[in-house]
Amino acid sequence: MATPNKIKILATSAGAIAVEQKKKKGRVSQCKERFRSFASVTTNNQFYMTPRDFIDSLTGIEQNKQYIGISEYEQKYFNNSTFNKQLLDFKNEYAATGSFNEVFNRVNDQGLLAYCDYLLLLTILSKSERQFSIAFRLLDQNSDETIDLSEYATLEKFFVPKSGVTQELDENVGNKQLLKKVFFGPDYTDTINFSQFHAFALSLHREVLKKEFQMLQIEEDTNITSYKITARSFAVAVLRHATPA
Ligand SMILES: [Ca+2]
Repeated sequence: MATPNKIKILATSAGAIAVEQKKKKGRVSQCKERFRSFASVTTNNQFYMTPRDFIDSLTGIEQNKQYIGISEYEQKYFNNSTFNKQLLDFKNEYAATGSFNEVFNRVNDQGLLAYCDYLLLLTILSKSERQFSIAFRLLDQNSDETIDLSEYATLEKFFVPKSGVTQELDENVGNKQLLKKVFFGPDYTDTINFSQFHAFALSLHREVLKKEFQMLQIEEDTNITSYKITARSFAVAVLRHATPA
């Protein structure tokens, strides 16, 4: 029989777990809200970010965009041959140099990102190199040191709970998934190994830092071609990235 002390400890632990779960729920809904407030394309009650929306979500500009439907996006912004040409360029550049270069800036409005793509990108940006390697290994379920589309899809199952089921993608979205095309090729049949995943992550970090640098220049009204910021802006950037003790 549990003693009063044990009951107290159990109640305290249950309380702590409930608080932690509540915090986690809060973080998840904040993330979802942020995703929706920056996503600009919608279809069948699903929301998608363009690559530019994703960068805007990091810099905080142009929040609460007007949603447009997938057909308007196709008519006004998306060009399949431009998109495929860009993807081929990324592939060839990686083969030649072992690195990716400003993927998001270059594709701009071409291609779409679903909510779980957004979460993966945030994970790539926020985790240390060690944690990043753990994330890769978690996705690589059969431990063959590559990730394929079916393993990537476990992310969707994980991040789209309850309702369930990984929703069938709208066929108009299917051929526009930026992250999956970069990782798995035009037909989603390739695999990505750790070196490629790592190179992509480094490129994303560089690209976001460059964007932040340019935002600081704009704030202080410095010409962005000068490649300079003031000591004050540098201090602001350092503080922004500082982890509270
Ligand atoms: Ca694998």
